[in-house]
Order: sequence, then structure tokens, then C-alpha cells
Amino acid sequence: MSELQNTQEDPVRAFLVGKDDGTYPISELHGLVKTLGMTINGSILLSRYIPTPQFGVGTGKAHEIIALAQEAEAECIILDFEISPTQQRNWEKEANFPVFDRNEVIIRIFAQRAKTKEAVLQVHLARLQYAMPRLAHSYGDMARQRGGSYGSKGSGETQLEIDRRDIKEQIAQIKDELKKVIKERETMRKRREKIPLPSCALVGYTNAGKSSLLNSLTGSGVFVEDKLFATLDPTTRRLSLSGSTGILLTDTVGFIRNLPHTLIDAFKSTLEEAVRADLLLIVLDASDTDVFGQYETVCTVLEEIGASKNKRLLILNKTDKEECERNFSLSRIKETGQNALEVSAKNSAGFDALIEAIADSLFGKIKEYSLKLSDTELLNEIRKNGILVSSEWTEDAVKIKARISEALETKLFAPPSKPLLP
Ligand SMILES: Nc1nc2c(ncn2[C@@H]2O[C@H](COP(=O)(O)OP(=O)(O)OP(=O)(O)O)[C@@H](O)[C@H]2O)c(=O)[nH]1
Ligand SMILES: [Mg+2]
Repeated sequence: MSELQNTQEDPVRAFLVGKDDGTYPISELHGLVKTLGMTINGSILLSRYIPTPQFGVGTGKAHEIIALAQEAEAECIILDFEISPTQQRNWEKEANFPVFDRNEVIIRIFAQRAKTKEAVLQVHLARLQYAMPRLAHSYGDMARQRGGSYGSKGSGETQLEIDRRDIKEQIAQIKDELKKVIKERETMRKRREKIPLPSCALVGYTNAGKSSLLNSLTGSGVFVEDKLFATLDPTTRRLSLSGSTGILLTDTVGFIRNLPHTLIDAFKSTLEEAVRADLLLIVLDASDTDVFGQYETVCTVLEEIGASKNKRLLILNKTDKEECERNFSLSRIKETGQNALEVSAKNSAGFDALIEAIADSLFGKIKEYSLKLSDTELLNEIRKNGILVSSEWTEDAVKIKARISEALETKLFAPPSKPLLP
């Protein structure tokens, strides 16, 4: 008997359906479906459709799509727009194979990617909440075409057998476990906060190059991949800035347009890293033809998680790529008049200016000050809490160049109260 077995199943063949309403390109769904390990046998863009309660598109259109998918020998249909559990049931009854939406694709990618205990629990929670009304009905017989089980091995088979009450119990149990894990993370964060280093979080659309930037800037080896949602857990590294003890730089989970709400909820504690950062580095892929749309999504998500008021810097990454030239979407960002720093994580271009901008924002711009020779205490305070760039001792003064935060500047150099006018 041969020991060799073909354990690698053929990739599932998918048929994609997008809406051609100019809002965003279907290429994103292509990327998501490929990340999930499926092959794309065909796709259609709907330029005109009448939304109906039964399918979300006209009945005739739904039949046409199913026929096209069958012709393309697809095993499932993936819709680039959200459908309700009832609509999903109607589609599947008609097609006799799985039909699901972009939200399900994203949750499934997260499930595949989750590695640490916290991420696994968070995804499990999102998956159960999403699965409750949707998946139990067709889980067993259509498991393969959906691309296997969700998350951990074996959970797929049991899904069908579990009734809603059981799922609710599971959700409660996971929430409990998650609370414990979150507490551990809080303890770690508190420990970190004792080190008085300012913190920066790299945030942005998935695949923008956040992890690559963390690696190039700090010389670390965080996992990088040309697939979506390579990072699910925040990683923190120290970045040294000349003259200071440095800052803490945290890599975070990527955002995507219409991130399913169950995921935002489940990943709240992870996203908290961004909310707590002293400075947000918004990383954008300058070569993407939809970079402006991605920028808008990032701003929306930041608002949703309560980080819209944090200080921020805009970083245009991947500027080494030819596609950046004549990128109309990129011009739209530049037209907003915001100061955007152009860098490349690949060849480290623009890093000096980036580090300068981070230091300016966190510690204040370099300014010149003239101190009295007797002001040794003041000088010590600047050394301790600001960044002393240079000092020159003359006969009657010490001329220094330093970065001093606004708060410290006010404390140290507050103008003496004005004499009252007669
Ligand atoms: N040419 C070029 N490629 C880059 C650059 N930065 C990142 N990449 C590539 O872009 C892809 C995504 O990079 P990641 O660093 O994993 O992106 P990310 O933002 O961390 O993505 P998620 O973790 O999925 O949110 C990888 O294939 C990188 O090699 C760059 O400056 N230039
Ligand atoms: Mg990453």
C-alpha cells in the first residue's frame, strides 16, 4: 500500500459577481478570493440591476448569473455586495451550490490567518456571530465548495449539529476567554507604558506595506506577504531616533472597505493599539489605482474605532513602483493639500524625511534657544524630557538647538506674566 496520499484538494472554482457602479474595483474581490486559495473561473459586472428582496438583484439576472457560473464550471458564486441570510438561502436553493458574499470571504481569510490565541478567539467569535443566522442551513453538504471548514479543524462538521442555543453558549464562553487574554495584553501594555516612550501605530489598508515598513525601519522580521490580511496581531518594536531613547512602533491589522462589523467588534482590543497611539502613521499604497478610495476607507475606520482625533502623518509607500506615475487616484490625495511623505519600504527611500517628521510631531521641531549660563537645571530638564540636538557655550550664554514638546516649552519658557497696564 502506498504511503503517499493526495491530501491537497484541487482549489475551489469560484464565479464572481460585482456591481459596475464606479464605487470600487472588482479587482479587490479577486485578491480576496485568491488569498482564500480559490481559483476564479469567471466573473460578471452588473451595470444595471433592479434590487429585489428575493436575491438582491432581479430574478432574471439571478438566473442568468447562475447559468453563467454553471457554464464556467464554477462550484460557487461569490457576490461583491452584501446579501441577507434569506437572500443567501434563495440563491442557494436556485443554484444548488454555495453562494456567499464578500463579508464571508473576509471572515474566512481571517479564520485562515489567525495564529495567536487572541486572534483565534477573536475570529472564532466573529465567525459564530456571522454563522448563526446564515450558515447552519447548508454547512454540511456544501462544506467543500465553501473552501473547507471555518477556522480550526473539525469545526465545520460540528457546525451543522449545533443548534442556536449551543452557539450562544459558545459565544459567551469565547467572550469570557477573550476577556482573560485581553487582560494579559492590558498588563503588557501597562508595563510598556511605564517605559516613557511615545508610541506610533502603522495603520492602513491591507497590503499597503505596513509590516514591510516596520521591518525596514527597525530591522525586524515581521511576516510580509503579497496577500491580504497577512497581519492579524499587533507587533511592537523600538525605533531609535537620534538623540532620544526612541519610540515604540506598532504594526496593526489592515483595514478594508466595508470591514464586516462582526470583525470590527471582535478585533476591538487589537484595534485599540491604534486608538492609544500618540501618533498614527497612515500607510497608503501609492501604486494602487484606488489609493484615494483606500485613504477614505482608512479615515472611516479610524473614526469608527474612535481614533479620528489622534495626530497623524500620511505616508505614501511603494513609490519605487512605476505605477505611481500617472496614478490619477494618487493625484487626488496630493490635491487634498495634506503633507504626504513619499517613501519606499523596499529601498528605504524617503526614510530620513519620515523619521524627521515623526520626531517633529512627537518631540517638537528643532528650534534654537539661548539659555543663561546659570540655567543648568533648565538644561538638564531639556536633556531629560526633550531632545538636545546641539549646544554651544559662549562667554555669557549657552546656545542650544533642541526639540521640545509644546507642553514642555510652555512649562520651561512660559513668558513672565505681563505687567498690568496703568
Ligand atoms: N515594490 C514595493 N513593494 C512593497 C513595498 N512595501 C511593501 N511591498 C510589498 O507589498 C506586499 C504587502 O506588504 P506587507 O508589508 O505585508 O503589507 P501590510 O500592509 O502589512 O499588509 P497586511 O498585513 O495584509 O495588512 C508585499 O508583497 C511587500 O513585499 C514597497 O515599498 N515597494
Ligand atoms: Mg502586515
